[in-house]
Amino acid sequence: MFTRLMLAVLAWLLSSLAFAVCYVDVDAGGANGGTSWADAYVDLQSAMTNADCDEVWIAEGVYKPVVPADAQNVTPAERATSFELVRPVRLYGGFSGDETDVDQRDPAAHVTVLSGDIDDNDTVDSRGVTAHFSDIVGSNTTHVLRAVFGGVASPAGPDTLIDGLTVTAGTTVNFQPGGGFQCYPPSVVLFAGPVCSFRMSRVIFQGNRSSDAGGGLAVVVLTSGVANPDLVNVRFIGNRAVSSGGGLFLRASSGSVLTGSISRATFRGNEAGDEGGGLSLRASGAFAAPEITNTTFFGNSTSGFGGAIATYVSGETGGTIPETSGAEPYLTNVTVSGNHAESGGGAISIQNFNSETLARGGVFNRMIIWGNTATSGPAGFQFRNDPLRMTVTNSVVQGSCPNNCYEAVSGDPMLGPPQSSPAFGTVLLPGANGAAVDAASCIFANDQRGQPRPSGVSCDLGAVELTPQELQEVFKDRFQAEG
Ligand SMILES: [Ca+2]
Ligand SMILES: [Ca+2]
Repeated sequence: MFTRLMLAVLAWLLSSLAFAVCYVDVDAGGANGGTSWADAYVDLQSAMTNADCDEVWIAEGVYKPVVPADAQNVTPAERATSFELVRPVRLYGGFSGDETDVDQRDPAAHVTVLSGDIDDNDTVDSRGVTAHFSDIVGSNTTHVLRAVFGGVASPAGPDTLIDGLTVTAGTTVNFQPGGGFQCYPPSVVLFAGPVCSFRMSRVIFQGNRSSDAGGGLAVVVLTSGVANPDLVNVRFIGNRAVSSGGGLFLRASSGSVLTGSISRATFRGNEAGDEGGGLSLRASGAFAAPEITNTTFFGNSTSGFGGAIATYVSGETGGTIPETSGAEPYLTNVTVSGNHAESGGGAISIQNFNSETLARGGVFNRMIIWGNTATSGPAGFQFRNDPLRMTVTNSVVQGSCPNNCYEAVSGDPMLGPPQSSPAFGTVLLPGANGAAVDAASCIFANDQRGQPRPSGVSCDLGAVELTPQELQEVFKDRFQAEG
């Protein structure tokens, strides 16, 4: 009797866990109802709008938010059309179109592209991706993907997952942030709770542009908003912002709190006009403290400050900054190399606008900051209007290490050339004889490539851990050269 009751409870639990999967395949020729691969929706928005679709499986191919009536004469309304997140949903790309389990898909082999090239004239690669912002031509959509607020629950809260998609060719106009994806709740939010706390993994933002900030992705919270996004293995490649954050823009203001986690990410070849070629983090009378781990910044640039990263903290209207406020990133095991800034901070620029002594400026731990350049000002760390409460520990920093450096590692990390993989993005291996190898105790169990840490006697600085095989090959090469 007891066993039968238990089974009944278990069955009920399982049924309550069941969720509706809807299918989207641009090549489908069936009933267009989303109920199976054969009868899949051909249009992604239909599934995103349908409240019965908890999970949306999207087959490989290129999806655009609108087909203009006349591609030669795109209207403002058509340009303003995005894929709209109107409710919590889980979006999965990377299917060939016959899978029965999400774990069977392969986003690198079956690329699912969300593209803003609605007038169909960008220079694209064989997958339909606008590989670089300079390949954008004509009148593309302003945001490829956009969270639309106004309901009872956030469309971009923790129940929203975006996984295995490539987002490309968005081009904002009218000073809107977020060319690829914009999460920007209105200042008067109609509901409580975390408004931009979505989860995202294996998403590539490539070849997007913003006339404001955040060429790839913008998360902006105002007026007591809460943002806690979780980004795993997300890549920002070849995006541009006219102002700040070529790849990613994170901003909190007016008593809001932005935390969140970015791990195993790549920022490569992004550009910003004002500051933060890869990433811009801003806090105005608020607290912005994302955690960034096992991540590589390579080849990003800016005409202003902070080739890879720029942070900026200010009081609300030039007033004081509370002790709990700041633009305070927590970076651990991050490699910053090959970035350039015209006005200083080839790697990282930190600005304390009001020179408030209590403002927090960040924690940088087990970093490699090497081989960055600046036309004027420092090539590595730049401080504008210091002092800030910040620390740099267990890191190898080319040029002068700023104040509050502890256990600095000296010497050249001897970074190798960039290596890219569909699995993990771009990395730069530390040289086996360089300063970064085995230079610190371990914090994480894995590196950006997913390789276990440590190999050898201890953990390597930066985003990647040399494997035992890589250490051995270097040793073998050296032995042969010497022999
Ligand atoms: Ca176009
Ligand atoms: Ca090691």
